[in-house]
Amino acid sequence: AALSEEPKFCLSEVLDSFKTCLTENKEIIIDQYVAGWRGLTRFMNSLGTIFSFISKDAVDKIQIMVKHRNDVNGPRYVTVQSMVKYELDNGLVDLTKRSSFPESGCRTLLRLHRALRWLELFLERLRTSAEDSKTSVMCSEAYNESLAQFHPWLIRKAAGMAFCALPGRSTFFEVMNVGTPEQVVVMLGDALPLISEVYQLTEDLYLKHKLLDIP
Ligand code: 1PW
Repeated sequence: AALSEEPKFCLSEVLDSFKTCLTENKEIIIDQYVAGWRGLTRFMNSLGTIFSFISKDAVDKIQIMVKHRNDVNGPRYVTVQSMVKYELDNGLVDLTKRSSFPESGCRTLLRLHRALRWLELFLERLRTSAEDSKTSVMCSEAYNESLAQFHPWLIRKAAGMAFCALPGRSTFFEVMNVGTPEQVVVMLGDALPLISEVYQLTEDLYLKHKLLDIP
């Protein structure tokens, strides 16, 4: 029964979370960022069981971030900026090898951040794709250009197999539930600059604090 009560999935709402996660002074609100990811994993799950494997790790990462937010120190985790400051000031991040803090917010968000680059590249390909383009090819090209470099062989293999199971471009656009293909393209054109900005702000912040290689 609960299943039918789930609101119908709509990708533009998901991308709105990423749009609204930016504050006026360019801070990134973790609740919104995580909400964006939650929606994306729901979308991936709706693509079939093979994709549940891919979304599983993102779901785990989301849960870790939610746990931080619900913790007594939750207020320190309102924005990515405040989280980085809090965790670094208090020595809560394993910077060179995994030991005491395998679930630090900085480490966990870095994994989602790397995956966000994949999403950005993939959506940009979708946006500019021709009617006869293959989603599986666009998806694996985006993956190889971004997230793949952080994954061992076995995961790259499994991801590649999942991509092959992606539906064709027109079905994929339908599952997004945004409207006509033309409307999807407009929606993507709207959302992508903001996703890209969120990505770049995080990247710059992590670079500044030398956090891009957290093991
Ligand atoms: C069709 C929509 C496309 C958006 C996809 C973004 C999903 C990214 C999830 C990829 C996960 C692959 C399997 C998990 C790998 C983990 O080892 C890895 N996690 C991520 C998010 O890259 C690294 O996390 P870990 O093992 O260092 O805790």
